[in-house]
Amino acid sequence: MHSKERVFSGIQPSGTSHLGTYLGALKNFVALQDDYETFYCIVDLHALTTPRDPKVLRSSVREIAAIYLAAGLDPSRAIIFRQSSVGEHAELCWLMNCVAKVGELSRMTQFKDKTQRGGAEAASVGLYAYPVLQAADILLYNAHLVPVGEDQRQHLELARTLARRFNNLYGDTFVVPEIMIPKTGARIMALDEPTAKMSKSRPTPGGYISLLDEPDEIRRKIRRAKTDSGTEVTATPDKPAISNLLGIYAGLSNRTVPEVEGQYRGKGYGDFKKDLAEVVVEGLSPIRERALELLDDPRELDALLESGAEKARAVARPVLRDAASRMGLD
Ligand code: ATP
Ligand code: LTN
Repeated sequence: MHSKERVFSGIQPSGTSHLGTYLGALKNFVALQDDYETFYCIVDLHALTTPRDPKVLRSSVREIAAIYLAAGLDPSRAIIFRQSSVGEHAELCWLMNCVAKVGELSRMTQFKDKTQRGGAEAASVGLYAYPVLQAADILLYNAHLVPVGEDQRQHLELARTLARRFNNLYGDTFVVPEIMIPKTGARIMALDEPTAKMSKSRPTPGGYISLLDEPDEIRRKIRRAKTDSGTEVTATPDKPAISNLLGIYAGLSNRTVPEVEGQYRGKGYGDFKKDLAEVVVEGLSPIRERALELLDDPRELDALLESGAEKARAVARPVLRDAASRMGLD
């Protein structure tokens, strides 16, 4: 039998996931499970790179597990697990730390952004090495494809560079992974500030739609969302706010932005926003309701994660052994 190519991706258990995570990443995770052998990780080691309350971290892990399932991942097909349960991630990360260069990590824009306020000197070494751990995550499964949002492009380029460098130094070992970025929804912006990414590390309450927001909360946020000057519902560079809202509408209704523009030709922002609120409520309510049900049974979620980790270990172990042995560790 021809074996399926592999997909790997991950979401950090750091606060509740939002509409950007859904449209940029999670929606693709679900679509890919039919045709690929999929590995979807809850990257708790990555979440530790900025200080966390241990109790909150534990509950965030379950929350992401519930959201994965509620969004449509099927554990009989997709392997869902927690990164720290598979020790091979941290081990391969060390090996890749010895292949990555300080110069290339210093160029990572996410590190620069995240340390802008506190300064790089005060950042953890883990935050600096974050993209190396991400590369290890992907290479450990010889993943061909990595579905992510636009903000992860530079990290994926680094993963490709490290795979190629390792292969040149030690012989053909790793698959060089391809990035997969959706056509719509790759970079959802904050509703109150359309020049900033919708983000869970720096959320402003009105800018962010959580996957667990109540319908009325969603309606209120859309009603208050910033709009641009003018009246036409079009996605043009001078209309960053409306362009963002059109991207959300298109992503959640599985249509293209021009199709949605066509539907609102001759209509105003008010009509568009009213319908958009219902599109978002309809898209997210089933996820929210199912996730809350699943969260009522944390043991079941823990068991699911443990069974996923077992399957992940079986794939990761020989790949790590091979890489270590090629470096002379055996
Ligand atoms: P932070 O907000 O702290 O930077 P994050 O939300 O980007 O974190 P994750 O939750 O781990 O971090 O991201 C999970 C996935 O969601 C990644 O593939 C990321 O590219 C994607 N993603 C996150 N925010 C957006 C967004 N605003 N638009 C599109 N995709 C996004
Ligand atoms: N850095 C990613 C999360 C992440 C990831 C990965 C994504 C960690 N490891 C491997 C894809 C593949 C982020 O979105 N913040």
